[in-house]
Amino acid sequence: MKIDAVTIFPDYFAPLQLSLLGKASDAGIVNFQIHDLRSFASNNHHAVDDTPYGGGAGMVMLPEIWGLALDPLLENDTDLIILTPAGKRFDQKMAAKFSQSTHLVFACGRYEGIDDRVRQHYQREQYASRNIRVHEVSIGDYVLGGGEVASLVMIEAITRLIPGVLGNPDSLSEESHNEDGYLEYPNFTKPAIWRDIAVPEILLSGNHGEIAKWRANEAAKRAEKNL
Ligand code: 6GU
Repeated sequence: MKIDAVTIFPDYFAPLQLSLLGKASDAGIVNFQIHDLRSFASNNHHAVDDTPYGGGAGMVMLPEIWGLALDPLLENDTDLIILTPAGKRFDQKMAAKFSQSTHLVFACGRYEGIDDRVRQHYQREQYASRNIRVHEVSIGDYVLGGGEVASLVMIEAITRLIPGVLGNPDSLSEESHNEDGYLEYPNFTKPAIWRDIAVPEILLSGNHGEIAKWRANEAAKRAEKNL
């Protein structure tokens, strides 16, 4: 999978070199490329934004610069993801869908956003016919300063679903039972007693049927608490 991100803060993406993502990148399973939006700004002060038409607070990112940055990245069969708090809520189902994609492009706007004509333009038939799909995505009901951290969250959730990225693929099949929002059961390891707190007896019993039932019940209790 190829992943491009366009941002005015390329340094935000340094964590991509760490842990599982770094290994996946070294192994050539995912290919990250980060692009500095400002390098496409040819105006006097390398400005990337301007005041909104109609007035109001904040600045809006210039469509011209986004067009220059995105045009060369949008090859056939690409998912263009525009990060905005007004977008569709990212969840495990969306992560699973994007993990099947061959090319993701993350457009990281500051929170006041990118001129809406950028979305409108890339949603035109000329792009749709080349299998370029545009998605406006949010990671939750709160406002971040920009789309960079949201992109990292999405990249981590998506890439760990690609075969070969996760060390132990069994963790994926166990999770998939939980895709509809079922939270996992509590886990324990050695020692059997820690600071006077004992591991639940059933887990030491070796009775796999009863253990599975207990875990399903605990997961259900957790899910209920979080409603
Ligand atoms: Cl994608 N962007 C911003 N700026 N804030 C957010 C978000 C995205 N998702 C949740 N909050």
